[in-house]
Amino acid sequence: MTSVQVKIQSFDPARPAPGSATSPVAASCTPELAVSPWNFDAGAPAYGPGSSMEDVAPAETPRQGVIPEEYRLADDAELHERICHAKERLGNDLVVLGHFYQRDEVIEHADFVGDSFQLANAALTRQDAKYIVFCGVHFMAETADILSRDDQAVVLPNLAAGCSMADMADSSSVEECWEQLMELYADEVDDGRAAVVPVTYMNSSAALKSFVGRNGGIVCTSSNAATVLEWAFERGRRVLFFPDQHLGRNTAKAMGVPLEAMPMWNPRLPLGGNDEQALHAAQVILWHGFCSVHKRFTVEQIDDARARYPEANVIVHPESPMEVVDAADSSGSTDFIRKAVAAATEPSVFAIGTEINMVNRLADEYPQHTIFCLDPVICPCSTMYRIHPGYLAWVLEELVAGRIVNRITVDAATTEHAKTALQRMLDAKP
Ligand code: CIZ
Repeated sequence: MTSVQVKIQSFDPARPAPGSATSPVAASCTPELAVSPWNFDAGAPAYGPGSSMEDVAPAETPRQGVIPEEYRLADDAELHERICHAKERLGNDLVVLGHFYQRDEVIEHADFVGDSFQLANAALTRQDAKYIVFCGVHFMAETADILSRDDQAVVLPNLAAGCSMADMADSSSVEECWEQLMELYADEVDDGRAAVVPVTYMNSSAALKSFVGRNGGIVCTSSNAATVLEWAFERGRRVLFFPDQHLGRNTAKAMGVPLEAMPMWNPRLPLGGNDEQALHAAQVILWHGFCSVHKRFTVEQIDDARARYPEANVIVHPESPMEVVDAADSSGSTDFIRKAVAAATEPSVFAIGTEINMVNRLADEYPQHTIFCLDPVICPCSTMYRIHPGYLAWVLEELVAGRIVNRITVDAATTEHAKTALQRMLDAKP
């Protein structure tokens, strides 16, 4: 994956921030999005306001702590000025990465905008940068640290910006699952292939990327999941896919794997809640994880969109439920969605099933098209949303003062095996 879109929008202080009291998001989504983000960093670990609010953050989720008052009290225009000024002072020592799902007030300052893996690679093009400030979530900053040099510091502006889906597969539950599977499959006839190959989605901790690296497995993104599954089937009789059940199911189904050969592994139950027979017959074992934003999309929303716009091109992200992917015209990664819109030469209607900041940005960039989100009350990704410009201003001004705060570091052993798993993905050919 090479194409990284360089930022294209200009700052418009008049445009309400998604979730601000005057924004359409606040009007149709949870009122808590209008609450100051600082409130959430003072309390227990939580994912904050928005669609994944009911997901329980693990106790070990990093706590951000409250940042100095000057950043909490500053208005949008002041923060914008301060960020621009700090960026100027840091010059080529700094690269700022902005994920597609970030709010506009943050994207405005990004040197590169893209998906998680594009951004980690984009950072590699900036060998002169001492500081990589990743406006995204925790696993993304970890990936950037794995791929960057040791003397480059990766900074996540708000430490509490995790990913609820990534957190649904923690190392100890996956290790436990692995032990049970190894024991179960120990008696199978050796046909030269592994009994099971672990595949982790990019949206997972560095520890899990390392786990798959150590156990003959591989990483995938939403752009290359089918290629990666082919790679895994060449080497194993079955696949253990985590953390996102939907990406695993949608991809394997499109490759012809029957649904009955895809049992789900619930980490809270013995054998994941399955009987031995089902696990022996399995081709893909799906972890019980999901994205709280994409699971909100429904077939009814697609029907409504088509009732309003019969010509609508419905594109959804493959983290959406299977029925939704089946009912859509197409499905694909954030980059696939962006490219589909960019490729339309005639004014068109796009009904999109992905995160709202990205959909709104596409609508702004391509005013010749009618572009809207399938879910009329969708919230932004609540964990991405935690990167408020106040945090960005704070980490950058700390860097100007010679202090690195919120550095994300992956230890050497984890890095080594995670790199192996990432390299296998890069080497996997369709
Ligand atoms: O990998 C990413 O950045 C995510 C979250 C999804 C995608 O499709 O790009």
